[in-house]
Amino acid sequence: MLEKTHQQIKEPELFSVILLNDDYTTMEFVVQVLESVFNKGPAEAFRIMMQVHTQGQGLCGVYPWDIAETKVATVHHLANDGGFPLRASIEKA
Ligand code: TYC
Repeated sequence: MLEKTHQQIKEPELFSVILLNDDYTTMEFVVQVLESVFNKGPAEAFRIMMQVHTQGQGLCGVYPWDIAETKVATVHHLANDGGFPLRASIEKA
């Protein structure tokens, strides 16, 4: 049996989850979402929320496809339940 000289290591493709601004979702709700879905501390959650608010969008995190998709779906479910139009999207990282 021939020995493999190089291990085949395949890095997973990564995807950015982007939060989008709107005029109706409260700042407090966005901070809560960033803390609960994206595991941010209060200061980082506030910073990202303000970046989205002032620049239109902001990076929440970088994940393999399945995790990115689940996080976006969770944001949309929480937003629907709260009666807010908050949206998130996925971009190739
Ligand atoms: N622009 C919203 C407001 O003024 C706050 C907000 C921030 C909404 C970030 C969405 O992803 C967002 N209430």
